[in-house]
Amino acid sequence: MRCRGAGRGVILAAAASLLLSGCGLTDPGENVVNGKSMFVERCGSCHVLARAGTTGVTGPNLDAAFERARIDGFGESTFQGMVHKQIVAPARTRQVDPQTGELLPLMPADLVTGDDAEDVAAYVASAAGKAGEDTGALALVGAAQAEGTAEAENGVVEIPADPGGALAYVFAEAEAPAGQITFRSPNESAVDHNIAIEGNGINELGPVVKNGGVSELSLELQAGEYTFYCSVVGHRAAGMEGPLRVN
Ligand code: HEC
Ligand SMILES: [Cu+2]
Repeated sequence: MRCRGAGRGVILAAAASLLLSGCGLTDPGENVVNGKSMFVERCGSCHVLARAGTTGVTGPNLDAAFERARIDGFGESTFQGMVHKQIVAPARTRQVDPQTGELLPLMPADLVTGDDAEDVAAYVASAAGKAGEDTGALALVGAAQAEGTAEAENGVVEIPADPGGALAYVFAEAEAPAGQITFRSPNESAVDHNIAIEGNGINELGPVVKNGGVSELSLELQAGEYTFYCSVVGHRAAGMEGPLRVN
C-alpha cells in the first residue's frame, strides 16, 4: 500500500502520523488528505465543493454535478475515474458565463499529476455532492489556524508550515532581536511552501520544500517591522503571512 507521508518526522509521531496522512480513510491506495489539500490549492479557485470549503465559479459546481450522479446510482469508483480523466484530459466543452455572455476559460490539463492526481480524484469522488462535513484528519485540512508568536532562540526563528497540508503556518507572528537571523520553516505536508521575508527594502525567498523539507533563510536584519510569508502562488492571499518584529 502506498502511504506517502506516514511515519515522516518527529512532530507527527507514530499513530498520529498514520491518521494525519489519511491512510486508511478510504481505498488505501489513495491519500485523500493530500487529495483535499491539493484540491483546495489547485482546483478550488474554479469549483464549488462544499466539503472542501471552495467557492470558485469558473467551472461547474462539483457538488451539483455529482449529486445528480449519486442519485443515478453511480459509485464512487466511477466518479474517481471520471475526475481523474478530467484532470488528465479535460473535456473541452466551452461554457458561457450566463451573466456576461463571455466564454469562460477552459480547465487546464495536468494541474496535478501522478499520485497527486489520483489523490485528488479520490477525494473529489468521496466528497462531492455528499451532505455533511468532512471529519477526522480530513477536517483539519484548510481549517488550521495560525496562532501565537514564534520567538528567536539562539538566532533561529522556527515557523513550521501546517503539517496537515492547510495553507497556514503554525504561528501567526514572529519576533527576533536585530542582527543575523536564521528563519527555518519545516514542512511535513505534501503541499509546496517556503518562508520569505519582506520589509525595509528587503524581499528574500527561501527554497520551496515539501514532504519533510525545511525552507531556510539567513538574513542580517535591523530593528523594524517586517512580514514573513509563503511565496508559492496564492498562499499569501490564503493567509500564509504574518508580522515579524525585529527589536
Ligand atoms: C481555471 C479554472 C479551473 C481549474 C483551476 C480547475 N477546473 Fe475543473 N473545470 C473547469 C471548467 C471551465 C470546466 C468545464 C469545461 C471543461 O471541461 O473544460 C471544468 C470541469 C471539471 C469537471 C467536470 C464537471 C462536470 O460537470 O462534468 C471536473 C470533475 C473538474 N473540472 C475537476 C477539477 C479538478 C479536480 C481540478 C483541480 C485539479 C480542477 N477541476 C481545476 C475549470 C477549472
Ligand atoms: Cu505555502
